[in-house]
Amino acid sequence: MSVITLDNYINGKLCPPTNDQYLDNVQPATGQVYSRLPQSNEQDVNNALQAAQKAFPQWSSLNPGERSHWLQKLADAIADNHEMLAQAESKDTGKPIQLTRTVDIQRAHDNLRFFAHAATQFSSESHATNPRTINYTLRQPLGPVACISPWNLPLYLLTWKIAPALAAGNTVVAKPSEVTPYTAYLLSQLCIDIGFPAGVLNIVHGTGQQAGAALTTHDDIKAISFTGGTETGIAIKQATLRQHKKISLELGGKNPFIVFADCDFKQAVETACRAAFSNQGQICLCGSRIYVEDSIYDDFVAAMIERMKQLNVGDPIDPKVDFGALVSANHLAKVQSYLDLAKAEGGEILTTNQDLELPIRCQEGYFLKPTLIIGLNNQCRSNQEEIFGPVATIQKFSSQSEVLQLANDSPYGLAASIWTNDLKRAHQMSSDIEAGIVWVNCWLLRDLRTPFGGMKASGMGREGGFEAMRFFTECKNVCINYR
Ligand code: TXE
Repeated sequence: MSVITLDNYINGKLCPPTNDQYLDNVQPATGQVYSRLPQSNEQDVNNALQAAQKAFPQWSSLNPGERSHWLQKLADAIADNHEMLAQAESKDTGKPIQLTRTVDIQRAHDNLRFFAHAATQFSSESHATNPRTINYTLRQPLGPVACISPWNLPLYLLTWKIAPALAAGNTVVAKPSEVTPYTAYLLSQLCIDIGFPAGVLNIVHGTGQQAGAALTTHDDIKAISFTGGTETGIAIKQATLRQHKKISLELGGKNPFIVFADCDFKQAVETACRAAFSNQGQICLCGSRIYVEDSIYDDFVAAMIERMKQLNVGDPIDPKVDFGALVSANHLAKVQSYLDLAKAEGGEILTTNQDLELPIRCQEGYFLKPTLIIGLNNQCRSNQEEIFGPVATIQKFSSQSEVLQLANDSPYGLAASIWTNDLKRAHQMSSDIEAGIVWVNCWLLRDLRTPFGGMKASGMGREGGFEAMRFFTECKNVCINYR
């Protein structure tokens, strides 16, 4: 298989890393190297920053309609290349092509289109304080900002960050995950194809420790939007503490999926399966702690197992497959280590990997079947730490107050899904649960106008809608007296 060489995208051009160092990139479904990406260093980051600085005055002084035009052009380019991008993302991540077609690439397009529209609707407040005094708020773009994105939804999360930053008038240096660089590289090619203004968006590839750290700690970076692991988020916050940058951190989750006996049983089972195992459980919003009311617990576990057996695990490029490979050998080893831990903690694993049949092409790939664990208490590590793989635990509860206590007994607070037909209980639970996002009788339904993000160890700052654009601005109040 030929190995593709990926380049950085700086000042409107594709360029190799200045040190000529590359990293191998492996296709998770086959375990084979298929591309190499720049191992960028401080020099590459400086070059990208210079380009972003140079482009800032012109980009920030365009009127919103002109910025909207460019974002819409990029959205259109994604739509025109939807199938090519879906195949690339499936190859890069190991996730089923049916998912990259229907979710990832579609949502990447939607992000750009949404913020293309938002750019023209963005407004700020004014207050008539008394008949001769007016206060108004100026929201001004910051300058070059950093967008650091992870491997689980590469193009979707990259665009989720760059779109509001660009719409608000900033220029961007983005660093995609070194584990999944391919679609970001293809996006830079699309930028070149449509003549996107040089230096407005720059994409630097490489490791977090080298390229990522050089970018986030750079004095010229005014804001950082980061999605990734909680420990990385803390490291970035600590490293930049004295630089007074704006920081938004979207970190991990260990989300409760709570099922009351009065729910719509079939729909709850179906969605619990989807919430636990979509993208092989590698979504920060996955429902990985399932709590079921005791009167329906046995039936629910049996129905879950039946539904899990129907999941078609296999080569992600096969459109009939709905469960693919984990993202890397390291990540598979990490997830597997949690299965050993769960057993040591007294848990019973209800599924097995032994009957997994894979096509020859995938024999060296990183596959693990969807796994359900019972018999663990809430305090054990398997229930407290983010596993970020196709592994869910299931516990029973006997009352609303008990399940609320169990759900909130977690360092994380990203999302929760609550299943009940009791309206009062739905409102009470939604209000009392410690999570930034609550879904009632649904999961993963998104409206891009709503704030997105978590509490506690799941992060700080809310992204989404105008909130996301406001994050990328400096807010200044002007008070005028004209007596
Ligand atoms: O993410 P990292 P990893 C969780 C999940 C996973 C764990 C670690 O539990 O097992 O995090 O995953 C860049 N300065 N999530 O190690 O390292 C890095 O290059 C600046 C949850 O892959 O946090 C990449 O671009 N940047 C999550 C990005 O940070 C740095 C999605 C994320 O990588 C850096 C992914 C540094 N010092 C993993 N170190 C979610 N919330 O969706 C790394 N990076």
